[in-house]
Amino acid sequence: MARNAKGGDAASAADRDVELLELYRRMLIVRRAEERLSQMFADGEVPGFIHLSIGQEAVPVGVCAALRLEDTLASNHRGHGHALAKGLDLERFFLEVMGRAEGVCGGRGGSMHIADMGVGMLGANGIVGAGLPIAAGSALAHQVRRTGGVAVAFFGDGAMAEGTLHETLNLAALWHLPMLFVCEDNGWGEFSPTSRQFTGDLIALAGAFGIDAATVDGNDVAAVARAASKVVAAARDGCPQVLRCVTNRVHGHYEGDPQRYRDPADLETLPNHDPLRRCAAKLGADDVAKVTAEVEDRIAAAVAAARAGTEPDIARARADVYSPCEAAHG
Ligand SMILES: Cc1ncc(C[n+]2csc(CCOP(=O)(O)OP(=O)(O)O)c2C)c(N)n1
Ligand SMILES: [Mg+2]
Repeated sequence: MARNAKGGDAASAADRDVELLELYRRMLIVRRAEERLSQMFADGEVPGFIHLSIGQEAVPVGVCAALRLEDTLASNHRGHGHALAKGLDLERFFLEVMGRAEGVCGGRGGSMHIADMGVGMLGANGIVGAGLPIAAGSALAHQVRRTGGVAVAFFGDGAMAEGTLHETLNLAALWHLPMLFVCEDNGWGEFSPTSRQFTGDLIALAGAFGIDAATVDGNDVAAVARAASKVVAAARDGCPQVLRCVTNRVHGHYEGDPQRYRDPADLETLPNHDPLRRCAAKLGADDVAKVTAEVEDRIAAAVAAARAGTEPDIARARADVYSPCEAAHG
């Protein structure tokens, strides 16, 4: 952290504000992008099915602040924040989610299968727990190729009962993989509280495999970023880590979910925990207004570009499914 003649404390306090403002800016990009998607989905502009991470932005933004470009991450069905926080281009993000040919996956991935190897985003995934072994494979690749990289698996608390988590914890510990397990613990798996799906405890489960595990307030972006910088460094050294981030799912399981199964009193308290509100309260109003205007302009431009994108050619529907090995086999 930079110091100046005015004294270390003053300089580091100023730097901390800049860092927090940058974290706020990144969270706001995810928030405003998803708010636009929510509207456009309701208007029939977004094909398929979308799951929004509104209320959870501090987790991907805080964790990805500790990552390098060459680090990799595997996501789940609620993956917009993971993709954008890892650095996926905003315009190509909207083009993809809207199914356009210029999207980062040619419009064939959409919301639930968006991926961009160029920024280490290995893909969203509709199968609960499936990202975990994918991240382990990527961590093994980092280890074998000596890239110095770390692989992160973002998963929900709904994946705690999946065998893939238990098996991946074992392999990560056994092979000393440079891997970080990030649980976005929002208390829900689809329409049931997680307590009705899993009787264990993630921290104790990790301990059973000899893996260090910590819990952090997943609505406090600075706390997540601080915790992430510690656990990412340890994972990079071949000590796999678990970070459980306690947060809230605001928009329901899928977009349009009326959440009738939730206690209305509980829903009313959600704004008090909003990670953006909490972060903004620590920043200057002028800074927040400036960043908000800048982000809103960027979102508007990305949406306009995505609306102007072209429909994919049906002839390319199966392109890139298999590697091009025909020539090799003659
Ligand atoms: C293997 C598997 N089982 C069940 C489902 C259906 N399903 C989709 S999302 C979900 C719950 C996911 O909860 P969680 O992992 O906590 O993520 P959240 O939606 O809370 O972000 C379930 C059961 C699925 N997609 N894959
Ligand atoms: Mg959940």
